[in-house]
Amino acid sequence: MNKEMLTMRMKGYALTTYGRELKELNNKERYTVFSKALMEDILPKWKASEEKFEGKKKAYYLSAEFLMGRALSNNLINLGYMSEVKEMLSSMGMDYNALEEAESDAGLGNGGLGRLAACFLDSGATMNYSLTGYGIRYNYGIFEQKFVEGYQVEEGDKWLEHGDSWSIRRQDEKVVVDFKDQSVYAVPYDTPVVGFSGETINTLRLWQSEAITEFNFTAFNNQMYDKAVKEKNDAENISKVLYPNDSMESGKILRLKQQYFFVSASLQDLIRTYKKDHKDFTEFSRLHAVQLNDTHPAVAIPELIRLLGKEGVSFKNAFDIAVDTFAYTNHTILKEALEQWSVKLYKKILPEVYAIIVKIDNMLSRQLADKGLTEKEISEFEIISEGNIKMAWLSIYGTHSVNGVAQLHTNILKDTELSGWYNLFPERFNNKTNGITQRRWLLESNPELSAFITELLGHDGWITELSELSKLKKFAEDDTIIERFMRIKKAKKLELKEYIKEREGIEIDENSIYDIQIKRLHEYKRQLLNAFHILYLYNRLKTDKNFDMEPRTFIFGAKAAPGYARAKAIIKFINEIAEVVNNDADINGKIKVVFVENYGVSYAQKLFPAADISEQISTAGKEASGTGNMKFMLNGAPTIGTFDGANVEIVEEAGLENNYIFGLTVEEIEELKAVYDPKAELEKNPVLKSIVNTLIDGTLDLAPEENFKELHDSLIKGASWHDPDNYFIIRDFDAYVEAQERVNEDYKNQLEFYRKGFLNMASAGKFSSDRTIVEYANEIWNIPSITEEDEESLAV
Ligand code: B1H
Repeated sequence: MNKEMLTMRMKGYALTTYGRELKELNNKERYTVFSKALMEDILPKWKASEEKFEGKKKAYYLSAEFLMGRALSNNLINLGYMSEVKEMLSSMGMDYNALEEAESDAGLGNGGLGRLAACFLDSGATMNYSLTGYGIRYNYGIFEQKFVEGYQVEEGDKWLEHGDSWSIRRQDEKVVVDFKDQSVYAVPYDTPVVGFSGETINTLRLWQSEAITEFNFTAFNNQMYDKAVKEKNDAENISKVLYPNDSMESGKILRLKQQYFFVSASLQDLIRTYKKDHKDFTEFSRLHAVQLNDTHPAVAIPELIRLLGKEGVSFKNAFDIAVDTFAYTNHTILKEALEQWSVKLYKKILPEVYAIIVKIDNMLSRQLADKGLTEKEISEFEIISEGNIKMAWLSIYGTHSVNGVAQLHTNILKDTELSGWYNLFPERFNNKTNGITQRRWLLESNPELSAFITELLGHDGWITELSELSKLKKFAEDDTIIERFMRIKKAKKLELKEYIKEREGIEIDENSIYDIQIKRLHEYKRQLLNAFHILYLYNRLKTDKNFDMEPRTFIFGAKAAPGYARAKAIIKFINEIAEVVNNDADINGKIKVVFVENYGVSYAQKLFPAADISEQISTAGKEASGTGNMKFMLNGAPTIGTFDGANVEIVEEAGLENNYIFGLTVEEIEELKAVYDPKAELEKNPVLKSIVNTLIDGTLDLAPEENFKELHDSLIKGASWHDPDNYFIIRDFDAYVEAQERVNEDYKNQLEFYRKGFLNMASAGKFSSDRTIVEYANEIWNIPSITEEDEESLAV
């Protein structure tokens, strides 16, 4: 790193961007000039890295979401500049932390699916693969959440308000995307993805939608001012805002346009580049592996066929190229998340693409008939059915690989949800258990624990080879080591206490158990079960003078989809509980409840390191994988959770004895379903009944809420579209309380409790996204990892 050069550039940007001296700038401005100066450093390396992969097979990750968070610290760490930069800035009288906090999160995703894409980019670059991310440059990312009297209120996320120093607009590489009723430019913005050590720098290319004719001069002259800018507005609307639905299908015209917009632009980009040195398309799939992140980009299958058709490739050849090129990841089995698009809409907006889907569907039917399937059997596989296009079916038939995101999830796909397809194409199905990048989720967010791990191992190899952590298991018996681990946890808990004080205005007890549930708000994730447990403890403290418990702080962070009334009611309910519990002097501060506002990537980075216990309590079979569970584990917190998603594998690695597993299994739920009667269960369980009743009886002084009554109904009466308590909260409650009692008991011996945490951390090696990406690269993409050394030895 060249300090003089960096300083000089910062001074230059201060003048040319803000017309002022560096020392006169505020923190946001300082952050901006510093990141621009750093970009000058990154750019030549980025170009060199691209050259390294010329002529080689490359992978592309098509995703409607990339939940990147902040880039500054990540880039400094991966470039190896962090300590020097901190020194340099402080010698200039600047505070690094203030600069860091000045950066807005790039919140271009909803939750796990979008954050997974971001972790994959980091791992792809670090493992020296060419992995390009293709997505949408949303003008507004995931909404900003405010609480007004305990209710969630949404505001636009103006993440671009102060510019984005990390991206470069590539005006010269724009392409045209045509819909039936409009045509737009897709303009790429490229952001460097710096791998650890800075050797490989990949690209996140996000497309922005712009008008082909910005301004209708004639209309303006005729004083038709709206008409003069109509085309501009219509075009810009396409990349205006991220759909804030997590695991919820949303069949909106604009959403369909978003999907086609970025998919078509990305494929045109690939074809244009390919054509520069190829005469035909016989080599296309040998050089490109394209991963579809769920079905949101599934329109890529017919779109590639359409584009190749324009290049003179026959339908059959184009279809084979598509199958060889594409692979599909399934992230959910929730019925409401399985995407279907109405034929009517497709015909209206994308008639050419629709015609190709019809051809694909017909070919499938013929193929199945040749295999001897009956008409009735064939109808189960129809891509177009009852006026809808089933995007998952299209994605299975049009790709060579279908993967789930945790072993349990993949098994469920094979055995039940997609068993018909599995029988047809068994060789396509495979598992790729999710992972997280330890660079962001340990090295960046928990430097204290990172330094301790490096000290114990005697090297920092874990930064790129997380399985090294298993060598720490031998230290678990050494009490002095566990005590040091505890001190680090305490320090992180104190830091979080300060942060929560500042952000939420709530004082928490650093000696209490930090019990944390942070994830999107969804019924299946069962934040309501957690809430009921809080009420259970509160009631006991109120009614039983002898009831003793370790002090606990229950921390929630979650956004609810704006249209998801029940999820919003649960937020309000928990905020009401917080109001009651936090202000009740009777309970001596034994319980505090904090629902942090506007939970996102940067907030997460402060929460995971400070957790004592990780809440992963989804109904078994519903959470495809989860990745927050891995972040807690890596930071040394045991899981209280169900046998669901990747929890199963976490416990496999860290041991049942170091976690708190409870509740119904997938098999038990399957059996129970038909006879489950939550109302009858409640009659047998008066303690729980009175808790559930707080939703409607006003005993807790909870504000009377029509929505709470609806929540209550959902547990007791069900609805036309679901059985009562279809997430089995009532049935699992006692088992959950019992597991929580074990946590409480164990915490009394802190050394033993934190030993479990330490062992979780030491067992987290499997959950690096580096491992996941190497599996994708070797087993699905067949792409090479190329280091500079490889390059040099090739040159010799
Ligand atoms: C996951 C989604 C998702 N699964 C639809 N499905 C969306 C579905 O905007 N939409 O329409 C957005 C997101 N997200 C999550 O993926 C799973 O629930 C997690 O269990 C999993 O860890 C994560 C990454 O695989």
